Amino acid sequence: MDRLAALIFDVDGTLADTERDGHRVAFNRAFAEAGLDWFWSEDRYGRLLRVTGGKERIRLYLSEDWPERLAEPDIEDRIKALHAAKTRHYVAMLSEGTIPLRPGVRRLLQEARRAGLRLAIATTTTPENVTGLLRANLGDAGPGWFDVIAAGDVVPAKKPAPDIFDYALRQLDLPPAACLALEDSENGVRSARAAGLPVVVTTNAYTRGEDFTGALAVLDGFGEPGVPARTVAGPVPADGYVGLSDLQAWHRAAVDRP
Ligand code: XBP
Ligand code: MG
Repeated sequence: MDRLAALIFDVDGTLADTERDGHRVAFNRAFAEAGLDWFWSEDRYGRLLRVTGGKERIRLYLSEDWPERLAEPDIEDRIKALHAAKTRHYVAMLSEGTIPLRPGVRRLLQEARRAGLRLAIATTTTPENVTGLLRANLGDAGPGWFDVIAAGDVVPAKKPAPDIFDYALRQLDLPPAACLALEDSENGVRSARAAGLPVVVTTNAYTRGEDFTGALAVLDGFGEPGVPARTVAGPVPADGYVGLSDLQAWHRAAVDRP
């Protein structure tokens, strides 16, 4: 039996609700700055979230609304430039402290550190977005809490492909059964499961209702003392909110299963 040795966290939607009021706003600022009359509403952005990765999302939008632009010879350079501007806006928003961690995240990270578990990140987003979020919320030492920050274009195929979790596991030098992934989306669950990882889901407004087949547990958040987490599927946390002891018990049950 593999003991739980590491937690591997997704970022967007799991560590923080970054999409609607963070990434979406930063994309719209980059579009306006470039003189484009593109605007992603909350609903439209929710539909565009079916692909992971910001450059991939711009390409999806073009394929839907401006397919002829995808044939322009400089389109890849323009997408890259737009995306770099979007990252600049997003990082500026983070440094203004506008995006907090979701309830229970800091507590779980601290519990895991105290218990000697290793922490890692496996995300589709750009590396500086991750370090910016961690610094803004945990202080300058925040990124150092994680042994591995696997992010963005370090692998060619983004979630739902398993590549980013495979990469994080290689860096951790641990087998998947010794780790637990924490995710918020169907693409994330598919990616973690394809890498052989057990996975717990914490949903949010954009991902609620997605198909989380294969997850050990699906909750509407981690919760906090006095702020219960609601179980959507799977086990209920012992004290009403998700603690490290719940994650350890759920992981044990999953890896012990024949
Ligand atoms: C996150 C994403 C990212 C962010 C934007 O998915 O899909 O694309 O929305 O990040 P996950 P970039 O939570 O599954 O990792 O613009 O930096 O790509
Ligand atoms: Mg996510």
